[in-house]
Amino acid sequence: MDRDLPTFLGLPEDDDAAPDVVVLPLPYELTTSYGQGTADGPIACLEASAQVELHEVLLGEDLPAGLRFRTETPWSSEAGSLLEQLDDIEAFLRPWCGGDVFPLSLGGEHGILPPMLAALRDHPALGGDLSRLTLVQIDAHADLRSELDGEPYSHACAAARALDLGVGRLLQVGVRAHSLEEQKRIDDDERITAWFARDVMAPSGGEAAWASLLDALHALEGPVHLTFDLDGLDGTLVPATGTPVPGGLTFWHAIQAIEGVFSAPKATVISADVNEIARQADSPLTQFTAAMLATKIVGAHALARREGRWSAVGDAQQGRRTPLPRKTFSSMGND
Ligand SMILES: [Mn+2]
Repeated sequence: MDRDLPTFLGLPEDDDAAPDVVVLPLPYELTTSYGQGTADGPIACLEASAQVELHEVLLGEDLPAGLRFRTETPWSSEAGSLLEQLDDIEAFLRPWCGGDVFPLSLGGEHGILPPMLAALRDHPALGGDLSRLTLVQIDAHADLRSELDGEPYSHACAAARALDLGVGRLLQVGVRAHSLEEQKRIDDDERITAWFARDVMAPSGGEAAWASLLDALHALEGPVHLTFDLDGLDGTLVPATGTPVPGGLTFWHAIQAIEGVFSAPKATVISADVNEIARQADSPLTQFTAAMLATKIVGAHALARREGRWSAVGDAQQGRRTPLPRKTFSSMGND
């Protein structure tokens, strides 16, 4: 492992010991439509993480709080086509989706979501069946387009492709920039529940809508993947992300949402990602904000372990099935 690379939170790591939490940098950027710079985002986030306070109030102690962290060498691929790159991402993540380690991916554009879910399919909590999974997506965009500029695997289609893969339920938070096609998909697909920013952030009535969302998170059941697109936050907090949008979540809304998902008594967050991270040049604000969210995710995971909401994953291994034969991304199109 290349130890010139920054480690998560700047903590020393023991490469020989099996980790409890693995941080997976995915500097993937093929289809970003507006801004650029997500390829450098994960490293910028890791560098900024060294400045994050280790004290986690949820735990009453400092991270790593008895857990072993590993920061993997960033994913890279020489593959020429987009679909082959998605296959490479899936292969990179799959070894960390066995249920004993908590994988936290740092992206990279949101196009990493479909291979991330494909890698999770054989997780013991899912047993080859993605319909058991709830996807919680914090995002300014619905990412439900059938294609963007002719590309079905664009970041703007990530949630649509997740549903194509068979995800059982999709809960979206903070959406405020979406098309009529996407609105219709939200209205018509029973698997989708969208909590729009104009409702949960409304100056009048927003507080009640936000409380309803927290109730919905508390009621989640079964395995969950949390995908946090940085642009779900208000654009002032993450000006360097690919498509910053005004009117998004405040930092504390984001913290409540993360803590809410991880504390749902009948749910287990089996993996998570923070994506669309880009390095801000004039200030560390964007990458530091991403690092704060990543740290909160790990802290909330540590609390879930402590409170017994992680061992449930191990129990599910009893029902483990033989992995089903599956298609690669590159076999699904003529990329
Ligand atoms: Mn997105």
